[in-house]
Amino acid sequence: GGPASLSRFRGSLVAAVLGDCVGGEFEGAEEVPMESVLQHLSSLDDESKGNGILEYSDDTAMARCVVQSLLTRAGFDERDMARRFAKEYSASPGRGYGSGVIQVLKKLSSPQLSDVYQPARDQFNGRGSFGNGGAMRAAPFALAFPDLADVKRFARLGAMLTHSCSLGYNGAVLQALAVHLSLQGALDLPQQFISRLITEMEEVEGNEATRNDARILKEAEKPFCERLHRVQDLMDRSKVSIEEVISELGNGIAALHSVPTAIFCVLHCLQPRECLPEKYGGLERTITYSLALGGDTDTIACMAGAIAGAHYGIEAIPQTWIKCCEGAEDADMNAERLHMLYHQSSPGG
Ligand code: F2R
Ligand code: MG
Ligand code: MG
Repeated sequence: GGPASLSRFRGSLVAAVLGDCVGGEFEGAEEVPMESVLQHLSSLDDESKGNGILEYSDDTAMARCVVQSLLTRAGFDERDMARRFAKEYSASPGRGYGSGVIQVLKKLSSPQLSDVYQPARDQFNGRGSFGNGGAMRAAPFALAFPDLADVKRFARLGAMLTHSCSLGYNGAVLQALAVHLSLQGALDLPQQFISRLITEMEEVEGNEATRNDARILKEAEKPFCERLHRVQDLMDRSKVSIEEVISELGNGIAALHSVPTAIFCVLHCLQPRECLPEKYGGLERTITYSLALGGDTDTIACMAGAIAGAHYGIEAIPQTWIKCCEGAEDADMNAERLHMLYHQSSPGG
């Protein structure tokens, strides 16, 4: 489909759920042989399986809250979103949440709470979380708001409900930007795509809060920009090993060690790769490659899935995968509603 077509919305939201569901199998594993990934994925083609056997985790649980809040309020409402996060956690606490964010979710359920951003600010002795929990649920912001400034602003505010460290919320902004650009067809020109992300993040990271957090955590002055330059360098190499990707970009639970990695997975898999089955299309390659990196596989595959799905569209996703993943069909229906909201807000829409 063309820019911002329904197929791209459906592809993005559904592939994010798939990445989470199929990635759960390997989350936390240090080494994941490609053979094991391919075996896991081919088991999804087994006709006797299906009907949501692979459960979604916190990544999808929180993204669903973001989607429901954006749709119900027809825009961003921090109190409504916070209430949904807290309610979802209390209904299903066993979805594999980060050990720190649980404290925030419990505090958000208090009816006495006046400032919904305060529990996140109190995390980690006032430094805030730099985990990827804000980024893993950022894609819906790109699917709700056509305007780039809105995408950046609301992805940041939505993440700050749980992640007040700039290395957490700026990861969410980067993820939302990547989905926004992919939705416009920007991945047709990969070099321009990455350059555009760097330009945008130069502006996003050009402030005192980012400089302070980066100094305390001993990172580069603009941590995400620096990582995106590394992505650019890896793109220029004729061969890149999985070990090099992990050592240059990371595969961990911090937003800095996973959002640029997810972006690289998408870019690297735009073309066929020797290590991946020839019969696979780009979307399948992206999810497979994300899992083979090991580490935070559900989240990296979820974020890469959201970006890749916005590029390839729903037609690129195998039906057998959709049938196996809890929440994938719901995501498909919600994508249609987000598509309507997005186009209602478009100039002249
Ligand atoms: N939590 C997991 N996986 C671990 C095991 C789950 C397992 N399946 C099970 O059920 O036992 N996955 C999910 O968590 C990640 C998102 O985490 P989020 O929402 O960012 O949480 P949190 O707690 O804020 O941060 C995660 C960890 O990062 C470290 N950290 C963050 N900020 C820090 C700071 N300022 N100083 C020091 N450490 C900091 C802490 O270790 C946090 O616990 C996703 O992978 C999702 O899938
Ligand atoms: Mg998870
Ligand atoms: Mg994870």
